[in-house]
Amino acid sequence: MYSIYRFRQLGLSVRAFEAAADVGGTWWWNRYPGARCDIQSIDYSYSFDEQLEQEWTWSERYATQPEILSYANHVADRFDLRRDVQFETRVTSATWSDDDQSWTVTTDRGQTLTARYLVMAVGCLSTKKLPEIDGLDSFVGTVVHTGQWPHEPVDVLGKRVGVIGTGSSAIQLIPILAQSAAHLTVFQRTPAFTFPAKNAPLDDEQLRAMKQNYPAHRAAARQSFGGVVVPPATSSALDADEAERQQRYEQAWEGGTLHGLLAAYNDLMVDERANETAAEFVRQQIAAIVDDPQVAERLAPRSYPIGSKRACLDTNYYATYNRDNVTLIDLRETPLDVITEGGVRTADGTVHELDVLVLATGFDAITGPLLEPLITGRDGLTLRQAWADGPHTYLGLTVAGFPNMFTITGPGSPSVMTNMMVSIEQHVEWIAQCIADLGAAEQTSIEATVDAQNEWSALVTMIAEHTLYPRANSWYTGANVPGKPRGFMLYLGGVGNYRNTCAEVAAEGYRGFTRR
Ligand code: NA7
Repeated sequence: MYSIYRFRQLGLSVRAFEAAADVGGTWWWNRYPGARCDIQSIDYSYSFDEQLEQEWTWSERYATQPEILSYANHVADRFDLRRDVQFETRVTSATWSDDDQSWTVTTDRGQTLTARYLVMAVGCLSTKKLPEIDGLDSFVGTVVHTGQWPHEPVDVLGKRVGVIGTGSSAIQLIPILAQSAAHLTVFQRTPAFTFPAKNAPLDDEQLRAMKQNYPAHRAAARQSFGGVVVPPATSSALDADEAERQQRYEQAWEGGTLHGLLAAYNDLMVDERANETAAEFVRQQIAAIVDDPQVAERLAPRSYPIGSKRACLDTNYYATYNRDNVTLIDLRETPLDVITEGGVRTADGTVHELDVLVLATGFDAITGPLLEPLITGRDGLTLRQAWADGPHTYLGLTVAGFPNMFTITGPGSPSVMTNMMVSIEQHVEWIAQCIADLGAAEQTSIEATVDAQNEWSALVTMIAEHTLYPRANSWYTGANVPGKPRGFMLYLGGVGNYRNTCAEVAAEGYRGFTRR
């Protein structure tokens, strides 16, 4: 949406294609009960228009999916964005022509269009992943994936409901489902670390202070590590004594943010022993909340460093397992076997009878949506070929061999490691400036050099290897999709450094690019 707004300002003609029936992206699709942002409302909003910022009022510290969708609609209405969007349309292919210096795009509606620039704003978590298990089609009850939740309510009242997966989506959904299901069975393969959100309504005084302080707050966020302002930790967890650590972790736990605990000390994401102190703190909280020690132990993550798989924020997640109508099945003890007509069978032969089966099994993240359409660059090279061993990009914005194609929050950029609103705005602004600069220089194409791309990819990998992030089988590394190339896909140098690097590249006449 911001691309449309910004490109229009440059006097460009813009055509956007959107698979959904309306605006909102991830917030249009992920409408399961309990869906909510885990970045605070103050941060998870556009900063490009001061009036927009001042006129919109968030009602809660963490906004719900319906409220964020209302906001997206408000932005679309306010800037009259829909007239440049064709909804319910998927791009099926995009092919570069060197002769014409343009892209030819086809859609599933049988259209063919040409464009000088192709901006892939396809999202990072928009290609759903199903569980690798036979029999899904034979299930006679209702099956829903959290990422394609129906627009009409899914009736769970008095029903036997199963949830496969315990990532962010499941963790938000489970406490709500448990309130109305007759019985809820949760199939867990890897337990997640989740922190209490401490969500609350925003009062007038907080809203007034928020709005007054927006310019300074946004400026700080743009130069921060993750796109949210977190006071930098200056000491090591290993230098603190047990009591001091406990106190600091408790404070972070009570603070109710995604980043607080992981930023309590400066070595939690780089030193395994330091990390373990925070992980153990969370395991203790689980043991204190969950009544049954066996269930608490099953919920306690032990197989990866805390934070290296995306942490979650929840409301009453662990306490939900104290309810009589909730059962946790540990798939490490009894793996999924098959889905039958009546439910889910696990390896011990038990059939868990279900009326509704929820697949909270995540996404083919980051590269999945970019590889869905057949993108063919210069000399017939397809993006699928270019990325056969994993994604390679320059700055996470461009790909060698694919002139005039830009990716918004693509692999090799800070992307999902950050507050997406900050990263999206920075990408749109950089791309708009780049297109304007090409126009001013009467040039028609820009393409990353292979050398620049290789250097950037090496930097992304090198930074990741200094951290604990690659240690987990996470969707950050492609490990959640069988057969997907493995490698940490994101730039971990922080949004501030990243923004400055992108600006320097442009200021130095687009260092690392060939322009024609
Ligand atoms: P996630 O975080 O990818 O979670 C998916 C969950 O589904 C995770 O617990 C997986 O276990 C589980 N899963 C996936 N496939 C299977 C199979 N075959 N069997 C059992 N369990 C399975 O997706 P979410 O939608 O929750 O969250 C995505 C992001 O959206 C989130 O991080 C926020 O950024 C917002 P695994 O861990 O792979 O063992």
